[in-house]
Order: sequence, then structure tokens, then C-alpha cells
Amino acid sequence: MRFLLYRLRRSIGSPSRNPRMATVTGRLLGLAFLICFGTGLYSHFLQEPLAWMTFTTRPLWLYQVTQGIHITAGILCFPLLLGKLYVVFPDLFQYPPVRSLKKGGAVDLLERGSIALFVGASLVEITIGLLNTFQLYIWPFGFRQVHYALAYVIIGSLAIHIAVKLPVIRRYWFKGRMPEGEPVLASGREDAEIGREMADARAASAPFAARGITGRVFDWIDTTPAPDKAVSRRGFVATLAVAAAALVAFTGGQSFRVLDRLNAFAPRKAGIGPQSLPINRTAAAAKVTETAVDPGWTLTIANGDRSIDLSYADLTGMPQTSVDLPIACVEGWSQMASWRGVRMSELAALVGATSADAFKATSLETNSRYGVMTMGPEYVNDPLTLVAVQLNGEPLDIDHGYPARMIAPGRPGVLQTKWLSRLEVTS
Ligand SMILES: Nc1nc2c(c(=O)[nH]1)N[C@H]1C(S)=C(S)[C@@H](COP(=O)(O)O)O[C@H]1N2
Ligand SMILES: [Mo]
Repeated sequence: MRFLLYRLRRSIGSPSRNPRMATVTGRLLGLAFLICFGTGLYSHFLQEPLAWMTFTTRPLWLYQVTQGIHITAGILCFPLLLGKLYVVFPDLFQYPPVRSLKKGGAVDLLERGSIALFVGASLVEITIGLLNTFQLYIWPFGFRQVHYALAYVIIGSLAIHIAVKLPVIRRYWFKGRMPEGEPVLASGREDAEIGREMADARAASAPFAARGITGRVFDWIDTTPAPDKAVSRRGFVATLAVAAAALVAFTGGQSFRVLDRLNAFAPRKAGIGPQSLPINRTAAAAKVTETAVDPGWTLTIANGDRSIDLSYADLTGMPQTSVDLPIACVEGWSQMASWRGVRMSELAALVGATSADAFKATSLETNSRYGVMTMGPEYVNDPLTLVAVQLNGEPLDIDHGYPARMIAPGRPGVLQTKWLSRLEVTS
């Protein structure tokens, strides 16, 4: 077994499969995951704040940018993770997979366990994340909870992996430190040992080599194809760089306007949709095509037992404010738009809400997670937060939330509730 794996490792050896490359790809992958983790936590807490949390509403593009980075870095994890797996592939075939406890088996177990967890969790994480940006919810569990939970699994197992590998990482962090011709990867040490053993054994049993089992095994190993030189170090780095650059160039346009013209594969394209703005859920999908155009529609604003009903004419008859604010979807696409409507703070004042009050907004859309939304006072009081009735100079298209929708600075798209029916103080 030991020799079999030795032969296998030798046959898949390649100049790019070395610890320096493992360190370099690992560094990039670790950075991408940390960026995803940070931006992901921000997005998570915006949607599910802990009681004490308040958020900044400036700069206006903050969420747009953090979420654009989240999705882009997540997409980059695909080539980085595959590249890293390519580099360390021979190490999968170490024998024994875990040394005996006395010889450091506990560390092996920790290392191998954390790697298995890390690779498994991150493959699932980036795959469901990518599918989510295409709105493919083809799994039987809640995307957000699983994506969130796996993030901790990934960061935890990554921390263990880095801790175990710290000596290697430190040794190969800087370029100059890799002596030419040094044995490769963790399995390299074992390879060198086996090589020496074989030489000794061959010398000792030379006359019998033709008949003995060991002799034949050695002969067979000696005929191992030479390590593949086809993928040079430079070739590997170039392939990885081109793959990464192409992915960003062809999908980044959904999040970053400069790349828009190259946006070939991302699920959203700027400017496509009614009133030049993409739609996430249509009125038909939300089953509001009748309730939204009902002439008897009113917006109810409530504070305890105090409540008023505003008709569409009441709402459009109030002082109107214009703001430019982006829709910044959690799925990564974002687009700037011009909105016009009534300031949320003025509506809150109609029912005597104080500047410390949070509001709950309810949509005509029922039976949906997006049908109800909570808004902290930092948004209620912001002069840019509107109950919008117009988009890009026209009354809202029904797919954009006619008769009225919420638009607030710095919030994820999911919280920009469309087809509003009720606003009520919750605290
Ligand atoms: N009631 C309701 N409001 C909603 C949604 C929804 O499904 N139902 N989708 C949200 C999401 S995920 C986004 S990104 C924005 C998109 O707004 P748009 O369709 O006007 O571009 O609306 C938000 N408001
Ligand atoms: Mo969204």
C-alpha cells in the first residue's frame, strides 16, 4: 500500500505542486474567504440585527459595494479553491493517512479532519451561493440559514488548518525561501524516506532482485512515469490568473458599473426591466396584480391605537421629495435609480412617532418572507428614506411596487419592500 501510493504520488508530481505554491494559493483563498465572511456578516446583521445594533446610512453606496465584493470574491473562490486542491493533490495520498498517536497522529487527525470539513463546507457554500445569485433554490433547506451556518464552519476549520500548517506557511511565505529541488509538500518527506529505503534494499538484495517480490515492486516503481512537466509553475499561475480575471470581467458588471459592457454571464444586466431597472419579484409572482391596482387601496400608518389611512391621492398630495438611491440586491446586482415620494419621517410624524421608534412595514404580498420588514429609527429618521410613488420620473410600475414602496439608504434590496399596505410603530 505504502509503495503503491508512493508510485501514484510520483506520477502526479509536477513543478507547480510544491509548498510555496500551496502557501500562495492558500493565502489568496484565505483572503477571499475572510472578505466573504466579513461582508457576509454585515449583510446578515442588516437583515437580522441583534437588539443593540444600529447601522450607518452613509455612504449611500456602502451596501452596494460590500455586497458586490461579497459576490465577486465568492465567485473567485471557485478557481482559487480548485487551484489549491490541484496543488496539494498528492498530499491526499499519504500513507498512513493518520500516523499513530505517538508519532503526532493527533495533529494529523486534526489536520485531515479540518481539511475535509473545510473543503466540503466551502464547496457547498460557494455552490449554493452561486446558484442563489441565479435565483435557483433547488435545495430543500433555507438558503440563508445554511449559508450563514456554513460560514462559521469554514472560518473555524480554516483557523485550525492555518494553525496546524503555520510552520509551512511561515517557511514559504516569502518567495526567496524555497530552496531549489527540495522535496515537495508534506508527502515529500515520506517520498524521500521511501527512496532511501529502496536504494538500501536494492543494494542488499541485488542478486535476487529478478525473482524476489520486493525486487519486482522496486522495478515497477522505478518505471513510474516521470513527474509531469507539462504544467510548469508559470503555466499554473497564468491559468489561475486568467480564469480569475475572466470570471470577474464577465460577471462583475452586475455589481460594478465599469464592467457592465463585459457582463455576459451574470444573472442580471443593468437597465433591463420596466423603467430601466431590473425586477427581482414581479407583481404576478407576488400575487398582488389585483390588490395593487384596487382603487380602494390605502396605506395605513399606526402607532398604538392611533392610526390613519392614506389614499393614493392623499399620499401623492403630500410634499414630495426626490432622491437618487440604489437598489442593492443581496444577490449582488445593484443599480442606481431616481425615486420620488413622501419622506418616511413625515409619515411617522403623522401618528406622533418619536425619533427613537422603529417601524414594521407590511406588504400587500402575503405568505412571503419579504412581505414584512422592520426598520430601525436610523432609517426612519433619515431624510433620504421615502415611501416612493415614482421611479425615474414616472409612477411606479406595478412590478416595482405600485402604488407605493419603501426606499431607504444603505439597506439590502430585500428590505426595500414593494406594494406597501401598512406601517406601524413596533417599539
Ligand atoms: N413585497 C416585496 N418587496 C420586495 C421583494 C419581494 O419579493 N416582495 N423583493 C425585494 C428584493 S429581493 C429586491 S432586490 C428589490 C428589487 O426591487 P425592484 O424589483 O423594484 O428592482 O425589491 C425588494 N422588495
Ligand atoms: Mo434582492
